[in-house]
Amino acid sequence: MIRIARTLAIASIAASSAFFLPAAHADALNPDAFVKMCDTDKDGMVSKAEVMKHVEKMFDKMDTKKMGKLDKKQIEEFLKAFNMLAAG
Ligand SMILES: [Ca+2]
Repeated sequence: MIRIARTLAIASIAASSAFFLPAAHADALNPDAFVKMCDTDKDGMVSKAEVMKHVEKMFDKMDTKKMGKLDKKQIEEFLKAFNMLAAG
């Protein structure tokens, strides 16, 4: 149950791409790097499951206290990591 709630929380964060990709940084996006990072089955495309798996991995890395939640400081690091990923 906790896992489902966590996945939903991640999904809602991921769906709000404005958090990750401010318009000012739109030019810096690197779809090739993103695909390379997330495309685990190497079909050249990124499935929802592949993105979620990657986001979950990033979340777990930031969740240093292993609480299944991120505090404001951890979220800041999470968003930075996601921006770096998207920018390649
Ligand atoms: Ca794929």
